[in-house]
Amino acid sequence: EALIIEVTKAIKKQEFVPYYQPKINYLSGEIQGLEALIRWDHPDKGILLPGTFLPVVEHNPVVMMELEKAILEAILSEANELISYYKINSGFRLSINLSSIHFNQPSLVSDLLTSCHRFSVDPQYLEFELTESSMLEDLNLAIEISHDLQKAGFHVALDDFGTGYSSLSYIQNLPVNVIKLDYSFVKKIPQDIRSGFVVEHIISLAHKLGLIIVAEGVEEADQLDYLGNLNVDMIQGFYFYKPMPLEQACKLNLVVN
Ligand code: G
Ligand code: G
Ligand code: MN
Ligand code: NA
Repeated sequence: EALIIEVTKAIKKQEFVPYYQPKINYLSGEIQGLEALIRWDHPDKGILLPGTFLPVVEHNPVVMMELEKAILEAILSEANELISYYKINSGFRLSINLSSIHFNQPSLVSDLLTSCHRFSVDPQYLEFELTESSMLEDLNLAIEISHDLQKAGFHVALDDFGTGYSSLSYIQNLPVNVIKLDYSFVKKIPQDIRSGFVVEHIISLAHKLGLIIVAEGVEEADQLDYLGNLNVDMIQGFYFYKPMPLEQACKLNLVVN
C-alpha cells in the first residue's frame, strides 16, 4: 500500500504533529484539560486529519505502533510547556488517545513511565483515552491494564462512550476515571427527546459510579444548556474551540466565561 510507505517516511521526517482541543469545566468555565489529536503536516497537502490516514494505518499493527510512539514522543516533548501554562487550574489533564494495538502491548505501562521520566512529565497530568470497543475486545485484560495505568499514576478515560453496542453492565467493573459521551448523542439534542433521555441516564450513571463525564462534539448553545442542566462536568467541542497547534494552545485566555 502506497499510503503505508508514505506514512513510514513521514514518521521519520517528523511530519506527524499533535493538535490540542480544550476541555471546559462547565461550572467554572475554565479550561481543565486538552485532548491531543494527531495531524499530518503534509509537505504538499497541508494539515491532514486522522480520518485520511489512521483507518489504513490501523490495519498495519507495526506501522501503527511506530506512528503512535512517534506522536506520543511529540506530545510528551510539548507537555511541560502546556502543563506549566495550565497548572493554575487544579486537576488539569492532558489526554492522549491510545489505539487498541498500543493498549495491548505487554510493556505499555513500563514504556509510558520510561517516556514520562525521559521528558520529565508527571504521570498525574496525563489521561489515556481508550475507546469502548477496544476495551471490550477482552474485558478482563482491559480491567487489568487500566488498573495498572491508574496504579502508575495515569488517569484513564473511556472514549466514544455509547457506541460499543454492549450491555452497560461492564462499566461497573472497569477502572476508569472519565467517560466521554460520544458526539453522536450530543448531535441529536435537544431536538430528539429520546436521545435526551439516553444522555440524561448516561450522565446520571457516570455520576453514581463516581466518574467524570465529558460531552464531546458540542457545537450549539442549546446543546451546551441542555447538557449543563443535566450536570455534565466537562464540555469539548467547536462551540468553544477547535483543535489547534501548541503555539495557540499556550496563548488562550484561561477563563472562558
Ligand atoms: O480530529 P479528529 O479528526 O482529530 O480525530 C479523529 C479520530 O482520530 C478520533 O477518533 C481520535 O480518537 C483519533 N485520533 C486522533 N489522534 C489520535 C492518536 O494520537 N492516536 C489514536 N489512536 N487515535 C487518534
Ligand atoms: O478521540 P475522539 O473521537 O474523541 O476525537 C474527537 C474528534 O471529534 C476529533 O476528530 C475532533 O476534531 C472532533 N470534534 C471535536 N469537537 C467537535 C465538534 O464540536 N464537532 C465536530 N463535528 N467534531 C468535533
Ligand atoms: Mn478521544
Ligand atoms: Na470520541
